[in-house]
Amino acid sequence: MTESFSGKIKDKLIAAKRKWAEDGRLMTGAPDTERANRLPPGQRLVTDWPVLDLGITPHVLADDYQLEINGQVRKPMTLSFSDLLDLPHVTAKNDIHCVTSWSRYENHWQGVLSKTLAELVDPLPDARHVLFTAHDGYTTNVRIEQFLDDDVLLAHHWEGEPLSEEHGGPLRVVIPKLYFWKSAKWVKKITFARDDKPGFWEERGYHNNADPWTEERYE
Ligand SMILES: Nc1nc2c(c(=O)[nH]1)N[C@H]1C(S)=C(S)[C@@H](COP(=O)(O)O)O[C@H]1N2
Ligand SMILES: [Mo]
Repeated sequence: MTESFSGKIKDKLIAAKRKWAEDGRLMTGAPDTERANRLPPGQRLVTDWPVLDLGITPHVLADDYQLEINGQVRKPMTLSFSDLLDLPHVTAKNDIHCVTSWSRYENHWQGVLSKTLAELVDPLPDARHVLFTAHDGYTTNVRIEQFLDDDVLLAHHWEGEPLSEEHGGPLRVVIPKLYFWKSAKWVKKITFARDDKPGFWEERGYHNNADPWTEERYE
């Protein structure tokens, strides 16, 4: 347990966990999985799960893993992997849409909702953007409302197994409504910011907003 993970916060979390258990709160599918036609324009369906990254797979052991949350928040903190596992988690189902035109249906994740993390760190009113930094040096950016959407999670399990290293384990971001490059693997730092800052692909011509349904691929 890290120092910043104070007893007070822990009490708050236990209360949240209890409430979550009482609600029987298991997430159902992300809204896109309920569409009659789930395949966004210009996409083709795959059944395997391609690996896409910068060609570097950082080896981050769960025991050494730390997630830093900083920037425009009242309570910046660093969570260990076991802190993260102690947080209330959800089971979520969603579809993956990669800008390179493959889509993969029915991914079942377990993880912590972005909203749960936001409750802990308490973003300031001037936090408008969220910037992700990963262990391979990759960065990406979203607007705060995209990050705090109901179906966004920090995933540590996929199909009941710990998330594999090649797909971003021990922990990755999952933002179901956006092209998958916005979902940082091996996430190391989440920064709440006043100003936007284009990430790795955004600087190289990828669209800042990344909505697959309106094909916001490049701009
Ligand atoms: N840390 C990190 N996260 C990343 C990337 C990366 O290179 N590094 N690539 C992005 C891109 S372009 C895609 S399509 C997805 C691929 O995730 P997957 O390999 O699990 O399919 O991860 C995204 N997140
Ligand atoms: Mo991608």
